Amino acid sequence: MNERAIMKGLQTLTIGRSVHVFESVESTNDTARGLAEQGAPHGTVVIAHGQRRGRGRQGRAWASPPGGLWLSVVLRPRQPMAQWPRLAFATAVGIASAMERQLGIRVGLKWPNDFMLDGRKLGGVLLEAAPSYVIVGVGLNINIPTDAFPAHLSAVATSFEASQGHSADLVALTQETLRQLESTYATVETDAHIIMEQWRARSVTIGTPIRIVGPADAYEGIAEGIDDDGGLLLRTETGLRRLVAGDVSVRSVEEARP
Ligand code: BT5
Repeated sequence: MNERAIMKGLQTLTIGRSVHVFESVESTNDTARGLAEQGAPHGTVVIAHGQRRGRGRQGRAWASPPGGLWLSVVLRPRQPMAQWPRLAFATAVGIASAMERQLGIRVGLKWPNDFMLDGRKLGGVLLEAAPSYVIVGVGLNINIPTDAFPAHLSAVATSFEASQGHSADLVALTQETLRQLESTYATVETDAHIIMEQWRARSVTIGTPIRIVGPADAYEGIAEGIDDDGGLLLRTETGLRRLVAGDVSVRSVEEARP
């Protein structure tokens, strides 16, 4: 995987017109942020074969062995900042479509930011905002044998290779990903409802009993829906609650019980 291979025949207008591929970085989100601070344009892409300090939300560690797709995109959104969280949902829909087209698998989306396959986590999205840009990070476990994951993830994580028994063409997947992201970012700007409908159609969260753990409180209930602003509507014993992605973690009720 190198810049030339990714840009060959890519035919996008903005996303991936500038691509930087590294053997190993601390975190592609940090490298992308460094480039954004130096004025890198909207659509600049950073990819690494491995990350030494990949991260999830709230600084959680993200295991990034070779064979995964570890990618970040610099976005300079035209929408007001209040609408930037929608970009995480547009990213999830774009990535899910790319995997459907290129890998022939239908991934489930778990609110707020997970890609699921066979009931396990295949990947995630990490959106980090600065005043004048957004860095969207995507991690996908593609050509990773199960024994390459740290032991504590063996029961919760999966990869394309582990699930399907063969490896995938990472360059072709990356190209399709960049094309789909260009399309979903354009759509979310003009009609966020369409993107949220596409997100809901792939949801594995809606209709299931879940426990949401936030910094101060925890709520249990049935996920009734996701609204067009990305909020989760949770039916609890005391009524309907709306939760935003922020710093919550979501578990199935069975998982949460001792
Ligand atoms: C996420 O966070 O799911 C967002 C992950 C984003 C990673 C990408 S890779 C490119 C870019 N550069 C970065 O540094 N990050 C982004 P969160 O919802 O907080 O989930 C983190 C949790 O997932 C961890 O606490 C583990 O339980 C689990 N986990 C860690 N590594 C995993 C992996 N490779 N596959 C599946 N689960 C993993």
